[in-house]
Parts: sequence; structure tokens; C-alpha cells
Amino acid sequence: MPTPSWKPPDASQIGVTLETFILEGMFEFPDARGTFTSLLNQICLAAKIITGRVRRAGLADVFGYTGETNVQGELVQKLDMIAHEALVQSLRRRGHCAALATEEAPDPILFEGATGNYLVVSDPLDGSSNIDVDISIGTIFGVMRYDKSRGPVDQSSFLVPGREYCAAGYVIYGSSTVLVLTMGKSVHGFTWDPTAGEFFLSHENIRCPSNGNMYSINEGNHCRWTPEVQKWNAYVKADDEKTRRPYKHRYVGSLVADAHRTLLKGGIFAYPPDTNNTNGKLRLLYEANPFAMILEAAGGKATDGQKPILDIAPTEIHQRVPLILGSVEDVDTYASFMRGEGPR
Ligand code: AHM
Ligand code: MG
Repeated sequence: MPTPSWKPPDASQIGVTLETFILEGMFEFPDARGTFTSLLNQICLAAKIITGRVRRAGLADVFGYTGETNVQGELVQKLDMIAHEALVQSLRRRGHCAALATEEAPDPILFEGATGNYLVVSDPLDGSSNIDVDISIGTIFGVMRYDKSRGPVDQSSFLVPGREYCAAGYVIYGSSTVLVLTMGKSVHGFTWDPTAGEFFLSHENIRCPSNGNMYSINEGNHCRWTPEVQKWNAYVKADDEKTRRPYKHRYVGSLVADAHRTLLKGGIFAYPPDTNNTNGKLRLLYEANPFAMILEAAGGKATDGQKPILDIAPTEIHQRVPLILGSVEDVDTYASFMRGEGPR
């Protein structure tokens, strides 16, 4: 009788889950134990709930608007609220998170009785305008520690530069669901396996290429940009084989999707100021800072056109900021145009 060729799977072939990765200290972050791991697990739980809802949104009648407007004056979509609630309920549960600030609530949500000293900022469902047309959307989050000796948590507790975040990440609900996480030194991606109900390590030690040949910007705003931004824009579209120009234009309109592609493939994403959005459109605390932390840890760069995003001291929780992120060389070239110099 021939020997069967099939063998049971070798235990070493079983993937590394997100929880194992954190617990085994693979993030080179000695404090990533106990409460911090548990906090991240609660964020993952929310991500699992949200991905489930996103995947069956059309069937479950959660497309469309609730009829209310959020603090930014935008119509709130049902999935926005579902995602927000998933985060609130999940983070409230274990008491590690003292307060949560999200795009959907004007003020931070304070978790009374919490014993932990972590604060979380989040855009629970980024790219809402793409929900109804089945284009990638995501969840963005940042985590910071709160010094209890400063007194009770309030709005001002959140007003720290992104440099002080201890973790940041996002979940992209795309062709697969991928969670990308950093604790400041390295960046790793975990893909959701719906059959196992786990995030497995799939993108170990992500590095952003030092240059790219793609640019990502809302070209429809061209007439509203400053002359410096228009000059940079003309530069990336000009023909020059040596610098791989003209760059390819890619713009999804979901920050999570545009930044995820830029992180993996290199190039540049820009949402500059314009005459309609004089401080840019994206939010500093829960959109720009988490991506800036990720890009820097992956060897890339994120600025407001001049200074690093992570060095900006916020003055209010929903503040907007111009956001330029991607490959170091591409972001530096953009900055040289903002100084009126152009590339050397
Ligand atoms: P949202 O948080 O309400 O979804 O809005 C933020 C989105 C980003 O995902 C994206 O980068 C940007 O807005 C797109 O803006 P525009 O449609 O002006 O290009
Ligand atoms: Mg957003």
C-alpha cells in the first residue's frame, strides 16, 4: 500500500497571531504586556466587529445615513455610528482605557471607574463617502498614556504631540482586512482570517521605499491650491525618465487606502491646504498622527509641508492639519517646493 503523501500540519506552520506577536515581545517593546496587550485586544475586538458589519453591510441594511450630522457638520452614516459604538463598548469593558476621543463625538468619552491610564483616539470609520460604493474604508487609532498625577482626564489630556503616542495603527477593510500596527520602532501587518477568527502576521517589518513613482492627491482641488503646490503638482506630472516621471496618479479618497498603498509601494500622498480648507482637511489627532507614527517607524516621513506632523502641539481635539506623507525623498521634494526652491 503506498504511503499517503498527506501529513498533518506541522505546528510550526501555524501562523503567528497578533496577540502572540505582542505577547512574545516581537515589537521590541518591553512594556507590551498585560494591560497594554489587553487594550490592543479590545481595539482588535472592535475591528473584528466592524469588519463583520462592513462585509455584510448591504445585507444588513446598514448602508446610508442616520439623518444626523457629526461635529464636523457631515452627515453621519450608519456604519460610522456602528463603528464608533463598537469601539466605545469594547474599550469600556476592561477598564484599561480612561477615555476615548473619536471623530463622531464632539467631546471625549470618559470611562468612569477605569483603572488603566491609556487614552485612545480614533476615526472609527474613515472614508465614509466610499461606503455605499464598495470601496476600501478603514479604522484609524492612536494610543497614548495619561499621567494620573495631572488630575482627572478631560479634553486637555488629549492635547499632546503625536511623538508621545505609544502605539498607532489602522485597519483597512479592503480586498482583505489588514491591521497595521506600530509601537514606534517597527511596523507590522496582520491579515484577518475569518475562518480562524484571528489576525495573522502577514506583513512583517514593513519598510516604506525611499522613493516611489505614484502621487495621490485630490486633483479636483487644483484651482484652490497655493502656487507652490501647483508647481510641485506640475513637477510630478512632467516627463523625466531618470526620476520615473510622470508619476502615476492614484487617489481613492479614503485616507486609509491611499496611505496604505503609499506605505507599501512608496511615493507620496498629500492633502494640502486650499482656499476651502485653509488648515487642510484631515484631523491631526486621529488621522494624521497615527499615520505619521507608522510612516516614521517604517522609514518614511509625514509632514504638514514643513515640519513633522508628530511635533505639532495640538490645541483642540478635532483640529485639522495639512498632511503630506510617504517616501522620504518624495516628501522632501514636496517640502523644497513649499520653500520656493524645487528639487536640486
Ligand atoms: P472622513 O473621515 O469623514 O471619512 O473623511 C476623511 C476622508 C479621508 O479618508 C480622505 O483622505 C479625504 O477625506 C478625502 O477628501 P476629498 O473627498 O476632499 O478628497
Ligand atoms: Mg477620516
